This record gives sequence, C-alpha cells and structure tokens, in this order.
Amino acid sequence: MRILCITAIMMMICSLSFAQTVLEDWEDWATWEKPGGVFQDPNYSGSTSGLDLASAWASEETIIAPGGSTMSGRLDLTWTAVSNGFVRATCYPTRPVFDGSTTGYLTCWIYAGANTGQLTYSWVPRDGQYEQSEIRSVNWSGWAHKGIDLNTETFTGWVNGDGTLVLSATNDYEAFFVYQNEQGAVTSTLYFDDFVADTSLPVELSVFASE
Ligand SMILES: [Ca+2]
Ligand SMILES: [Ca+2]
Repeated sequence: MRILCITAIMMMICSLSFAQTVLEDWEDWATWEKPGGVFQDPNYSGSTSGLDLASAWASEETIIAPGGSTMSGRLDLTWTAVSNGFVRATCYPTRPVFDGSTTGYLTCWIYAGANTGQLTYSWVPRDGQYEQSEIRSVNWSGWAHKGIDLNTETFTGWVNGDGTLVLSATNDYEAFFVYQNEQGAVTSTLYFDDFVADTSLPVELSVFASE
C-alpha cells in the first residue's frame, strides 16, 4: 500500500510539472537570442524607439532567479532621450506556443536592476491576433515573481488585435513591451528568468531583495 501511495504521489507531481509549459528559461544562449531563436535584440523590431544601438540582451550567470537555474537573460536598454522610449522585446519570427485552455496564466521572474523605477511593461500573448496586457509599473527592486491571469486580464489589441484573447491549444507569445517614462538618457537593466505558461499564478509574489 505504501509503495502504491508513493507511486500515486509521484504521478501527481509529474502531471503537475507537465502542465507547465516553459516558454523561455534563458539557459541556452544559442537558442534564445539569434534570428530564428526566441527573443530578438531589442533594436530588432521597427516598433522599438528611443534606444541606443548598444542596447542588447546578454546572458547572465550571477543574477539568476531563485529556484536553481544557472542563467538568466539580461536586457540592457540605453535610452537616447528623456522619455517616451519603447521596446518591443519580441519573439519574432519563432514564437513559443502554449495551450492557454489548460494553463491560463503567464508567469516570469523579473529582476529590476539599474534605473528601472520609471519603467512600465506589459505582456503580449496572441490568439493569431496581438493582444497586449495591462501596462504595469516596475515598482520593485531585485527579483519578483510576476504573472497575469489570461482569463481575467484586460487586453488591448495591438496591430491586428481585437482586445480579446481567445484561449486555445495554439496560443503563442509575442513580446514583452517596455516603456520609458521621464527617466533621462540612462541605461536601464532588467533580468528575466523562468518564463512559463502555468496553471496558477505564483504563490510567492513578494519582492526578493537585491544581491
Ligand atoms: Ca534560467
Ligand atoms: Ca483576439
């Protein structure tokens, strides 16, 4: 009986872990930042504005999210003006696919580093159309586990979007949008880790102190 119980518990744990779809863990430089990979250079998109060409993604091995990963993605954004910069950190043309009908949440560890106090950001999943989430402030420091509920989020259509995200087995992910608000010509640094389609929002939403 004890062995049966242990087996049942192990199966439950396995089924739970498989319900989560990893969209990007930033562990392998070769697959997440190059043409045909996942996240493109921040200047790749023609929609991006107000950034110095030195702005780029980098592989980060020191500041990594809690939970045992070995690398995160560091996004260095050098603004060229005082405000109104915009970054479409896009997955174009290869967007990670997730089953929004069985997951329903997007979660990501995001570390607020240098000069991020005046930034805002949003999440952009797709149902074939580009649907942008509410815009939120980067009002923490250090690591925070952030997420949105795709069933209750208020979306705004971007490009061909209609403001409604239809959840299905073929949802995919377009980009993180980052906005600069009255910050000056500085370099802002954000770090991302363990971006997943999940079955729940993070239990732990508290802010972790910087290193
Ligand atoms: Ca990682
Ligand atoms: Ca739609």
